[in-house]
Amino acid sequence: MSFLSKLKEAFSKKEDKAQYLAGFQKTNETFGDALSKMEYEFHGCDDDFLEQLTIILLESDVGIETADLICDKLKEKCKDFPSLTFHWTMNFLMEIMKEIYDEYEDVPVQWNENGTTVFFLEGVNGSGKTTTAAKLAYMWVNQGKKVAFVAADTFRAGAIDQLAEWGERLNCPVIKGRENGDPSAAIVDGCRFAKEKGADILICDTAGRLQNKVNLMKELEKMNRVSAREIEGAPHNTWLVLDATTGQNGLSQAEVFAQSTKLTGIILTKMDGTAKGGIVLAIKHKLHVPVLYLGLGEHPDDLRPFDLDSYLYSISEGLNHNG
Ligand SMILES: Nc1nc2c(ncn2[C@@H]2O[C@H](COP(=O)(O)OP(=O)(O)O)[C@@H](O)[C@H]2O)c(=O)[nH]1
Ligand SMILES: [Mg+2]
Repeated sequence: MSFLSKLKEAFSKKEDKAQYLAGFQKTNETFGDALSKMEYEFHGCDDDFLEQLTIILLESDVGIETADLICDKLKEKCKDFPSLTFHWTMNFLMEIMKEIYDEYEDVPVQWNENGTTVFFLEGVNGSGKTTTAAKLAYMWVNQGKKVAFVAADTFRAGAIDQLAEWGERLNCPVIKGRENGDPSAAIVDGCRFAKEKGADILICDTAGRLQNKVNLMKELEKMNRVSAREIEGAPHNTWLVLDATTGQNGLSQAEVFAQSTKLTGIILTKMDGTAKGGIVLAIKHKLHVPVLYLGLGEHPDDLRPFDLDSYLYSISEGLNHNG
């Protein structure tokens, strides 16, 4: 059975099929559909083909470094099979993409066995942190967990109220920072509240100021330090919330955050929009940080766990997966 048919079979057993296909529709147009059109002019894995492939990869937001790596690996793999068909070349291509994602092992979500598990959500303004905080809370509350929020975005007017509203709707307490106050102070209050009330999960919605890297680093470092003082091992998870529609720009943002703090996961938001999903591969290859969840809308239940097989199938749906 070929890799593509295995992918199709694995995908057919998944629960989130419709959401994946809808979320990656745009990527499938720029990737799967575009690739399938190359079949008619295919004369083997030659320079012309690799050049076209590079363009398609770049248009899908894979980024130049990862695109070059994919092409090099494909060239190497096809070398021993001079009369390889288009279908098998596509099989190799998708296999290589999986290999690149799998090269660095995913870090699982870290749970604090002895008390509250602390999550930091980081990212630039508008990336979807507050909405993601609500989505995560919705998911965990439905799993029977006690969730509390810290509104630590003290810099953006209205940011605290926005989270407070979600807290009311989801019935989760919100520890509010003071507008223009020190976000770390809010984190300390939140940790103490969580300990006292026996919360299972504390989601800290932080500010995302990227204008000044030194300040960002200092602020993140302080938030890390104060939370660790309150709750052992905190923050147990630091997740970067990234607007997938910002493409390669999002990748450079992610690089700055990764230099400033130890990221343990990425949440890609706005995958329901015009986003091109190649960014998933670029992030994993360059930052070695796994994509954990996808945001597929503005409602609390519009969050889906990331699944590699579903991703690979959805972006390449335009290809023939049979045989
Ligand atoms: N379509 C769509 N919109 C989203 C998603 N996540 C967030 N948004 C919207 O993006 C905007 C900014 O989100 P917000 O959570 O306030 O960003 P923050 O500044 O990082 O806290 C809001 O209008 C959200 O409704 C998503 O997955 N899909
Ligand atoms: Mg916010």
